Amino acid sequence: MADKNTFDTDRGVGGETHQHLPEKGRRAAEDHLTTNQGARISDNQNSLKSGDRGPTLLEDFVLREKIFHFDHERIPERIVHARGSAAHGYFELTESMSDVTTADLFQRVGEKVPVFVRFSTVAGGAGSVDTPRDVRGFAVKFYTKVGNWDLVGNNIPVFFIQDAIKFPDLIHSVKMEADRAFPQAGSAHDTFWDFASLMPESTHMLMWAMSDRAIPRSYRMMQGFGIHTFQFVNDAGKSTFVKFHWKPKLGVQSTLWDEALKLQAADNDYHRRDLWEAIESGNFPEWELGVQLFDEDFASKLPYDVLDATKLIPEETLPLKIVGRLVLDRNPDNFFAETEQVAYCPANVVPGIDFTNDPLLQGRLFSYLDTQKSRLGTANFHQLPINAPKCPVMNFQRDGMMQMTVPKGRANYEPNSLSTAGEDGGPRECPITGFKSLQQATGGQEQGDKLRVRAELFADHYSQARLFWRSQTVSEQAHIASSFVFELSKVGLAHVPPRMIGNLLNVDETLAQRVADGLGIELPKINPAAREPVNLDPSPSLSIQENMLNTIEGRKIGILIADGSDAGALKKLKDAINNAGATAFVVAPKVGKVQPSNGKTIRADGQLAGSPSQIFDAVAVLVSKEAVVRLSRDAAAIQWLMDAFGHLKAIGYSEEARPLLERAGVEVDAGVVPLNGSFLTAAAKRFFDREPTIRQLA
Ligand code: HDE
Repeated sequence: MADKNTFDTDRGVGGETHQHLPEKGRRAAEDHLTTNQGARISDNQNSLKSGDRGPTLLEDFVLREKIFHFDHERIPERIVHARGSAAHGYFELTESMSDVTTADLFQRVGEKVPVFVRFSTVAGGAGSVDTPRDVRGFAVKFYTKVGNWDLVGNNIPVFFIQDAIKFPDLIHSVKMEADRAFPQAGSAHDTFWDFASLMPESTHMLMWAMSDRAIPRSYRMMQGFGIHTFQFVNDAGKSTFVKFHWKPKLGVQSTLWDEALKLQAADNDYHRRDLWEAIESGNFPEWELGVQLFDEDFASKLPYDVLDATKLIPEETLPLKIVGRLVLDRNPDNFFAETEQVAYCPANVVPGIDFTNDPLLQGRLFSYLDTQKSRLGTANFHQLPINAPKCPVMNFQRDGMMQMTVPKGRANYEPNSLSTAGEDGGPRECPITGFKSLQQATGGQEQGDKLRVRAELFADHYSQARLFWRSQTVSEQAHIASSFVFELSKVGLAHVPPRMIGNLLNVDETLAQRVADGLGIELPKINPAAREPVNLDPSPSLSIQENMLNTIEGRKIGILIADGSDAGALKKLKDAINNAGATAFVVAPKVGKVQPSNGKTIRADGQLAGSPSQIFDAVAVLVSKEAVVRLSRDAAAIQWLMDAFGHLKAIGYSEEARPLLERAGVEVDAGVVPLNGSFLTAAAKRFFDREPTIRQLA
């Protein structure tokens, strides 16, 4: 039965220890607070002292153990992708791929495989903000019946470098500078652009990084890419090249740069919160898995090398085949145990999936396992619940720090003949179902001499950068040119921007000219290209704006109200928003108390100054004449509208609100509509046509 020092949580800080609690005041065994050794704790409020004002005693093992554990709660953060958010879910196969791969998860239509997906920024530390200009990680762990497969990708289909040997240089250059430890989470600084301008192979990726792809609206509204070419292997041992794509059900949506900057002040956790809230509210984020399948023959005819991670194959050249869907339906129970301790590794594949000789991929196959040991401290990190496969794991590996299983028997080596002696000899290899690496050379590579070289087509650094540029809308091109200007304007080394622009001249002369003009410097001479770029056909699928979905599903709409707002109109608007699958968020000057026209007091979702319009996809102003007078003298209200307008959002307004709009400089255009009109149709869009009237872009 419970011991005499039963703990009573209702006692509060500084209470006395109850020596003789009545039976009913005692707790069930599992409710007891204990030390890590299982000893019940009588007092979690006071350390053990010699007298009530005396020194704390060293023998207080409860205090020491608690502080000791706390002191070691942090583990080294990831060297890249340190800031991330994750969720559980499933992958469901919608089209069998048994003709091209034996991978178990791609066999049976309708079958679901559990997954854990982690999204991340790359450059910033674990505590940095969610919305810098940066690439986003998109890492998926599939817990298949035959082992874990990790598809560790990004939201951009190409990468900065071609060879793994350059990765430490790239990352050192982009992270905070070595001596001053700033800037945090941003590429707009000397060392990054010094390096990038010396690496022509990074130009294609830079075009993406300077585009709106690098400032996503939400993790739910990003594409994902495996980037490298992988191989599928079928029953007959035949290989098919494959590139993996994730397509968000809600479409791709980005923010504007000014909006992203302001979001850093409005909500550091903008993406983390968005993912969490969507899942909590049952709006489960969803993606389709698309594959591009091709063979050696197809690859050999392309004007670029499929082993080069700075190149993509446009969907117009090779359409995607949609084969499954990914749904995230459960938030983690514990951030540290799951999101922080999850260990992805591109080398985690299952039979039916194989690598190629992409030299970037090959380096990654080493790096991830290696980094996990340093981050998680032991070679047994695969035993952590979030990393453990959901199928049997049997081998003769033993011991190591933090061994969490208790292997039985004498057999810890193989071959052994212990079974013959009546003992359990343990598992054996299986040449039929076990993983076999493809034997034949792939991607045209042949066994050769040991060389530190790159294949010939890798030297084409600009054709696809030009392809990307030419596939963008006028507005997207202006964003790219302006991003180059913004980033390079932060570079203090005077020789770096001209060198970068000298590279851009190989992409497009007008782009280079616009960047030079934006910086107010002379157009430099072109840097000779290692290989003359060629004109590839534009690929409209690479544009965000060309492919935007006309929907408010999954979006958040802010409604500004104040005392006297029309209660009926508010209800109607909220219902319409919710019915369309979006979220209505009511903002008011005082969060706890608003009195709409019906006199009933309601609570708003957010206070005006703490809920700037950056956090919404579209806004509505539903305020009375009297409230407009007060709000016209409130900078938060004026800024709210000014920013919504500046960020090209739809603004719905009640007739009474017009003077407030005028005060904020909001001019009526296709996106500024009366609330009783077509506000929800407008709310599905961003009004890029408005931009040239309000912002000087490069
Ligand atoms: Fe990574 N990368 N990477 N990377 N990467 C890591 O592994 C590395 C690359 C990517 O949510 C690290 O566990 C090298 C490309 C994601 O936990 C590390 C190279 C792509 C994540 C590492 C690359 C990625 C990482 C740091 C060049 C897109 C976060 C912590 C050869 C296809 C996974 C860790 C998560 C994380 C190394 C290039 C995606 C150090 C050496 C290309 C999404 O091992």
